Amino acid sequence: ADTKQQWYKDAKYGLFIHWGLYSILAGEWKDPKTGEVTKTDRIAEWIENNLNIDKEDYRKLKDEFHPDKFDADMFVKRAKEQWGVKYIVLTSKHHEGFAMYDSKVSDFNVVKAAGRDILRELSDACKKYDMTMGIYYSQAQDWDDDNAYKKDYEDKNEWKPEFRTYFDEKCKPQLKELLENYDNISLIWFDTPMGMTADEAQELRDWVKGIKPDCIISGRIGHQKGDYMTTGDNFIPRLPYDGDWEVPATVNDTWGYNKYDTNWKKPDDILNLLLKIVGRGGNYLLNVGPMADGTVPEACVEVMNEVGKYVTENAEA
Ligand code: JFZ
Repeated sequence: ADTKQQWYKDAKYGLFIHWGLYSILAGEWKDPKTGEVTKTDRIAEWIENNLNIDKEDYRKLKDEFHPDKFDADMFVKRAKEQWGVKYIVLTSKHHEGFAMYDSKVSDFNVVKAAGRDILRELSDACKKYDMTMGIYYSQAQDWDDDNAYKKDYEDKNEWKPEFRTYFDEKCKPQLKELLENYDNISLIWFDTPMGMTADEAQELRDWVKGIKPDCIISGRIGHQKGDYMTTGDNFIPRLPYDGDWEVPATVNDTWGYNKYDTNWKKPDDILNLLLKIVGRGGNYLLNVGPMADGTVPEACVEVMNEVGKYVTENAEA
């Protein structure tokens, strides 16, 4: 697959941001009925699924989302000048179903929750610093919508007839408002297609391209309908691949913030991966998982700064 877009081919290094209600939980859940506290042993943004949290209990988290220390201007400035990334991809809606932007389609959104439109803030800052912006959007799984794909791994390949309702009433309308209301979205990072059919993937692709023809679509739309190949997380293909490709990667072992995961990679290990990927013609999309208040854990910042020193010294401006 070929994005046919120079910005993507030149970019090489991007910043992924996994941020949502799961960031509040930071890897552990206190059951409101029993008071029992449980840690998740999986990636932290999967906690609702992993610990089988009641949907209504999970929804209440929205009242606890206080991004008080999030400063989009500072965030993007640092990403550009200190970390040396060329594009930023924010989770506009992860599997939990919570929109990190002003959505009229669903009340389960950050404006209703915290009175701030996080995507708007980031989008404006990206414009100011001439940073390319993309969004992650979970197209098949939406744990807040019973018509979307079920949260159980076992069901992932089963075709779901009710999916059509979610697809027409939430997924497509949300993508439309995202693309129409935030005019600098250059890439949509679809993920985990589950049981979506090839026709549905094609329909989704056509929907996006019909609104914004040059918006790049990630490989995880499924059925080879993406504009580039997305590898497995943290996985580097061995052979040179004819076409555009990207490796999504973590600095520790989770995407969403987990206070117990301190397994930070060494800056040298990250640079090693970056050089390998770039040398083989791919892009490296490295993730940070901010805490609920909007700040990136200090240990992660230190790694990003070290890597950034090398990148900014050696890359073209
Ligand atoms: C997915 C998500 O479920 C996860 O929460 C995170 O957003 C990550 C970037 O993407 O997880 C996957 C999807 C595909 C693979 C691995 C993890 N894969 O193909 O190896």
